[in-house]
Amino acid sequence: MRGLTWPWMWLLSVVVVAGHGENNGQDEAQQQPVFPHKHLTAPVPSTGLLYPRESETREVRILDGMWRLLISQPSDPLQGLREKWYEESLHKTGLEIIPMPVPASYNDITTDNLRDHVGTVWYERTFFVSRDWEENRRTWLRFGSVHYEAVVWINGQNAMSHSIGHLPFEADISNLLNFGGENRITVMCDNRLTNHTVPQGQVSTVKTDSGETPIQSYTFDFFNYAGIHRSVHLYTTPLVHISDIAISTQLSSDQVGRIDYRIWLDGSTEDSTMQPTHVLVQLRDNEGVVAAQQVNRAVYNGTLLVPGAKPWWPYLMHPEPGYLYSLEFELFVSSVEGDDGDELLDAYRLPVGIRTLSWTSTSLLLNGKPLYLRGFGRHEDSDIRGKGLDYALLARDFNLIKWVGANAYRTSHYPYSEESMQFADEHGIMIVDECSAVNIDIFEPELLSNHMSALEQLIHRDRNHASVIAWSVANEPRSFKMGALSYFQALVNYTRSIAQGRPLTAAINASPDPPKQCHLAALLDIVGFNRYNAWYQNSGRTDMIVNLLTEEAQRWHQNFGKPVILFEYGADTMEGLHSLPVYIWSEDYQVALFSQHFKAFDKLRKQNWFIGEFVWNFADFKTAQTYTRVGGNKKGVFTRSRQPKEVAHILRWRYFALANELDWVPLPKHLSVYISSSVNGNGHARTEL
Ligand code: BDP
Repeated sequence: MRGLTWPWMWLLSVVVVAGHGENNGQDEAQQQPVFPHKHLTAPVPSTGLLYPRESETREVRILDGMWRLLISQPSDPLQGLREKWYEESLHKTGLEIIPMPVPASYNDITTDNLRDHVGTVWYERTFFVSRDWEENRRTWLRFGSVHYEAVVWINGQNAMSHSIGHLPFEADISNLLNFGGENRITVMCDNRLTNHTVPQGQVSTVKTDSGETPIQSYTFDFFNYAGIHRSVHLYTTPLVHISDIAISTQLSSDQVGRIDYRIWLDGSTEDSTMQPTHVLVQLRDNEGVVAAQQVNRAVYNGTLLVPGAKPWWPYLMHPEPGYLYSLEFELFVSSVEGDDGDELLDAYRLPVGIRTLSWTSTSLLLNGKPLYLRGFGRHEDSDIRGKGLDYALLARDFNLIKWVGANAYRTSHYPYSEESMQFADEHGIMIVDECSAVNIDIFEPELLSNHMSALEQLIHRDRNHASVIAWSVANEPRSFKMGALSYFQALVNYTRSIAQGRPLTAAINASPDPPKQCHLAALLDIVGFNRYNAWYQNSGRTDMIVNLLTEEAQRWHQNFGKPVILFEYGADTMEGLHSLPVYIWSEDYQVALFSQHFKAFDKLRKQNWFIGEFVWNFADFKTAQTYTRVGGNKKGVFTRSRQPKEVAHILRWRYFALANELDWVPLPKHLSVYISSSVNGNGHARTEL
């Protein structure tokens, strides 16, 4: 439990009650039953979790690298807990230990069937902490993501546990460390998915030729990679420190930026002479010049006004997209006895983009301008490292996103790395931020409680990112089922109360009409749907796309009166496979299918409530083994090694044509290759109508 000295206790209560930034509504939500089952209340809000950043008062070390891994028997996943493997080094178990890189999924690293392992694995590594870290500071251990469930020990003592993958968690481990000596981290990671996990899955037992073994099944269409997927940070803070920050921004029509901020402090000090005096809040532009500042002596929330603010704009909507300020918080204390003036206790800098986000029943607007989103559904997925964070891949993916002229993507079907969210802020790529509820089916209270927690943690983690323009509460839930109505009423009601100024959406594949009408759409701010015309429906019929798609989009809008977006369309495509006339799985078919979708989108765009087109998928990705998948899902516009399929060039042409039409962006020079002077020059090439 985090301790607080009395002045901070008082100040924090003032902050909570008197905050005039966006009210995230957690207090109210906690008091209300949100599900017909009376015992179910909103999740306890997560605390802390600021991304670890160095400053003059904080040190950060990254514990990535080669760790050691022990694989538990699938038939006895809890053996290690019973036998207390965490008490000593794992090699004392006498079991095989293999090297395992962090961050990475463990599945594709070895040559045996660790890929399909079900149950627990144990990670371990050692590290030194210098004696300097013992005095006047706290040391935190933070995991960016361990999928799905993790229990962590330091030097044999339990430090923390967490479930739901793709989300960060941390603990103050100061009391568990040997300062000036060696320390051991042990992590038990469990990849099993059940009816109560987010996402859901089932573990059952099958009889193999060599006996019984558990197998994991799930209906979602991506491989359930597991392990320590993101960086492990060790970082220090002062004893009393800034533990959390929430901001919201607005831009007025006369370019005055407004930043409402709120900060939380945590910690205690035995030194009664240390009195907090004030927080200096300074906003610096990207050249370091102070654009606004405030000295906050009383309560730890406030408002900065920034005349002539440089707004945050998406890529290709402005010559300087992704403009970020640095919002600096400096916490000062003074010595009651001394008169040396105030002393800096803690400093934290948060990158901030200033923009207004709003929406109506027909549009989503950024800085007052209606958005047309053109982008992708994606996956965090690549060869060998699975879902492990990889900076080379991140940079390559963003280069491709920009090359193709996209301005947005959906984090299908789980929260992506914090590093990628920061990159999106910097590059002006808009994010529809999705939680890990994919294909949920059995709507009952324990799942609802975990689902709410998944959203709470996601929103807490990502609320300060300028790039986040919507929260997606689920992908393809079985939302036509009876139980879905009360489930989603509760879920959406809660999520709206913590939504931090963003609209709610979902990627729906139920129908807009009875008898299998979606129970979720009416509750959302933006209706998103997934539809595979000429692929799962009417395979091979590219002549059955335009009418079906436009009519369906129309029904979504007519029935629910919300802006509508197509979140998924596409076709599996084997790179290098060609066929004329076009035939499914060929590159030519993918091109033909996209082209017909473009026609439908252009018809829909004339009606002002259609706000975006997202391809499924950015790149090919791994799935569970099935006879419908050749090496995985091949609906990528890019291959898994991030090279373009033929359709990427066509999509690029479309996305830049849209940027040109909507925002006067000049077409890139080499959008098309030279053919002849009559085609490329001023000739009079005749084209078929
Ligand atoms: C959609 C799902 C997505 C799948 C896709 C497909 O939302 O996760 O990968 O279908 O089948 O229904 O390619």
